[in-house]
Amino acid sequence: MICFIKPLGRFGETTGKFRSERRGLHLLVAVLVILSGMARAVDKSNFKKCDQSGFCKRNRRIQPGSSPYAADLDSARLENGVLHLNVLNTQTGILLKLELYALQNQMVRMKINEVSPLKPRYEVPDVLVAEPEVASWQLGEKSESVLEGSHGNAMSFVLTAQPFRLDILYDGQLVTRVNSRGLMNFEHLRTKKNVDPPQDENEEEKKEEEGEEQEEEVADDSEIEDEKADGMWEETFKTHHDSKPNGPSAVAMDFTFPGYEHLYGIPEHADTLALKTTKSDEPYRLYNLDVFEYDLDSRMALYGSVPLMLAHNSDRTVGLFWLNAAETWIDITSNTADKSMFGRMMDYVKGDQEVPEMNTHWISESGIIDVFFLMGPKPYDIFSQYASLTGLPYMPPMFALGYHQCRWNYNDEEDVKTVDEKFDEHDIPYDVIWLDIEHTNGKRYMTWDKHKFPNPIEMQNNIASKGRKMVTIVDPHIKQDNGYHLYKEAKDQDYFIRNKDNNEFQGWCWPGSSSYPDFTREDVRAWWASKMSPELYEGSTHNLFTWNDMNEPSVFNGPEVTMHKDAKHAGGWEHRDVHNIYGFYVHRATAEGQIARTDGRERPFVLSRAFFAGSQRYGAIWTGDNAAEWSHLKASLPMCLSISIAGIPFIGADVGGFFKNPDTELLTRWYQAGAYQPFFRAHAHLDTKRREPWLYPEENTAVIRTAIRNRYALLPYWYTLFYQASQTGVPPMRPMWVEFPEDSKTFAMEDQYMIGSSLLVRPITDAGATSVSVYLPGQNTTSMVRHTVVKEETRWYRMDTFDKMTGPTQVSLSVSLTTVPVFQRGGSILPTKERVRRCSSLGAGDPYTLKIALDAQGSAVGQLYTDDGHTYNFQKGQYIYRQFEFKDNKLISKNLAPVSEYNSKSWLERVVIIGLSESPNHVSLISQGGNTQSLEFGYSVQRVLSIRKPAINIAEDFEISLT
Ligand code: NBV
Repeated sequence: MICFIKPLGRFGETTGKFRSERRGLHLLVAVLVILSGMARAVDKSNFKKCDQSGFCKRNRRIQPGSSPYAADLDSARLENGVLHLNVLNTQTGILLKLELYALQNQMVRMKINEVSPLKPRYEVPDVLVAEPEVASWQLGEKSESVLEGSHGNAMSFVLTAQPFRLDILYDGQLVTRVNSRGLMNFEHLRTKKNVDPPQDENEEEKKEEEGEEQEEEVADDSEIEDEKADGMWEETFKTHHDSKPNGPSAVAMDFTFPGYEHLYGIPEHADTLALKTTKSDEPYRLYNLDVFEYDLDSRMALYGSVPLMLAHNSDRTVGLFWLNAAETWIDITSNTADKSMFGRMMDYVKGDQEVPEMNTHWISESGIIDVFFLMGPKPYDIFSQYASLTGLPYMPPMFALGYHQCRWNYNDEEDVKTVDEKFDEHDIPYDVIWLDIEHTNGKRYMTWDKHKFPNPIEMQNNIASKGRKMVTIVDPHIKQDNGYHLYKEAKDQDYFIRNKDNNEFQGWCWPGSSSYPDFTREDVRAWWASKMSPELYEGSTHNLFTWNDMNEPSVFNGPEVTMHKDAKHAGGWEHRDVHNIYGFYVHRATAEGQIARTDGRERPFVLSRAFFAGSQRYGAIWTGDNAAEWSHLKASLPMCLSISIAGIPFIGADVGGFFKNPDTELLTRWYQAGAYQPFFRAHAHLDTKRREPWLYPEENTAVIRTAIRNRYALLPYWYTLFYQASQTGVPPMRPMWVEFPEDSKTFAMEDQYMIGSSLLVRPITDAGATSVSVYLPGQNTTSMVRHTVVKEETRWYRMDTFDKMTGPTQVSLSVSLTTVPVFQRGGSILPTKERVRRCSSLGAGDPYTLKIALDAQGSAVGQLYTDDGHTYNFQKGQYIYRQFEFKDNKLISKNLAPVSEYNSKSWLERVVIIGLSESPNHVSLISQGGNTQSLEFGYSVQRVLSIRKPAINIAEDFEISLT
């Protein structure tokens, strides 16, 4: 039984081949665990705390104060606009080189490395989409102790020599201080100290000549003991030994954001959206890990990592991107939040007006310091700056934005057929059915269990004949079996990661003993990608897409359920250096394979659990193994928001909760919430009861049906937002403060959020809720029509009742099981499709309905993007991008696409104008050729005008006027 195997890794701590004699014991323990109802909390002892991780402990011990680092201002020189200078560690005499770049697009980059490291240090490749374009510095004042420079009038810096400190300014305002607390630490590479003096005197002389004398000095016993205790040369965690052949190699720096009280980003954690201070807690950890039954409200590392942090206040948003793929810890303190009550009272008494600031301390195990400062000034600017570095999100195919039906597992072809048919029987749309690991022949990915799935092509064709798709799981651990083609080929071509002794790395995972392809290698990725073609992936078709799970990578018997850090990758890099980027490469290779299988014609769809900065280029991410608990439903919001603002917008959480059985109310509420998250998939653990939507009382099935149908109605809006994200980096799912950057009430909000700039969603995440409180912002909002910040009353309309509310206001709504609090912002136009179809592709040619919600001036604006929904032809201009604007009682549709060569069959079926103060006498349509025609309409007591059948093709210019 599969679920027994997973706990084995928790107990099987030995490296190497799984020991059969231990198997009995493991099974027994696992069975006991299961019989006892399964332990329902993460076993924290399996994962390191900072003080169990040598480099974190060494760096966290450094106290703020005077830094030993001194910048040598005499060495400063500008080369092609880049500032180069040396920084000396005055304690060790080790010389570092610092490079400071002013970049195009309002960014600054700082790189620090050793001048002459013993061996090269890892610099993360493949994340930056291009070498960022440099904008030259002009050096200004230089005294003995300070060097100043600026780029134009906006970005400037002040570099203080001793101790080294860098202040980065924008418009003369201090944005970030670097090493102002003196926590910088750059552990230079060194050779291990000997306990005994070298025997051979000649040898010693030779080393002296080579300048290695300071490294090879003889240490006394106590020094060696100290190093041991600090885990500098080796480290043991539980039964796992890390041989650390390169010794200490950590890099650390402090960054302070003066004037800020709110920080965000650095996913993935099951924590609040606004980051917490960590003074009396563990630092936030970034280390891609497979955490069994993760805890909420925790800074523990999860499956993915994006080392991007945003700081926001009502004037400005700034960002910090720490480009390092090794294990990383981040401490956060604040001068205001961390003050005791007494301290705050004293401030009040003394009248102290201390400027709030957030201090952060970044610590990575290896690599170099390579950090980008993004100057904003507004949230949208940060998204585009970050995307200019790590890439714009990819444009998903339309079906990927529909509803996905998954469970571990749909058992066989009959099961798949039944589930598929039941959706039709119950009139519930869905786009994709998923197969988990049990569909394979013994967990050999890209194979089929011949008994359960004898005719996979026929099965996929049946699904495809209804316009739907299928996804199969493909994990990166490869069963060690010479009869398995993937294993044999990879072994013959030496594609696997090696262990510290240079043998094939062997780990325990679902298939038993497994090896892991070295996805950091381009040739390995190309090989893997080639396997996505239907010729090489037997039983697959072009309608089959992929799910990459366990790509942290998960190694059941490895330290912290992952790979040993001293395992070896191509180029001699240790797993330590590349750990956080491994999953990104698996995702990338799979997506590239899907693109290649149609010679670049079709867009891919790959869901990945592990991720890193840049993963947005390859597909979707989900938040892993949550649980069927209300608290997990609630946590899915900040988790998705954090990942979304860290550049990865295609994100969702398992609807229903993966572990445990949701009760009917929870499942129903989860569907209502999930329908408003970018990636919308129901999923469940093998041990849970079946929970397809029709297995509940009809009342609940009906609510779920409505939730899914509402998702489909909004697909044109989601698709437009994903197109805009692929052009600008601005994510569809946004924290409130992204849309209302000046409203400090929104800064810590995470129970409600915006989809685009038009919809506000407040999912119900409490059992038995009878009312819900929603904040509707107003004033100082950016007028969507005039694109400027204006002080005006902001109107909000409930999507279900058209009730008008005026922000800023906190409203309490009474709710029933059918209520989903969603509000359309006054001033917006939503493109929708109201006809119910079995799946998105069947609605491709369906007509549109425009929903116009008027602002206080009676105006509104919105866009629609559409194309064929699945190919890359949009890159050749085959798409429609239109802007609809309602002003002075006229709705005008105009083309936004430079060339528009896509012929849509869709026409405009209806225009709904919400918040119109009185009924017009007449509504007429003026179409492209100048023809005028009267239109039918109705006006309701809710002040909603419904204009019927303008019947104009959506791609055409038109005008509808009300008189
Ligand atoms: O492949 C089985 C599961 C999968 O259903 C889930 O979504 C993944 O997050 N997988 C993890 C492995 C084991 C989970 C206990």
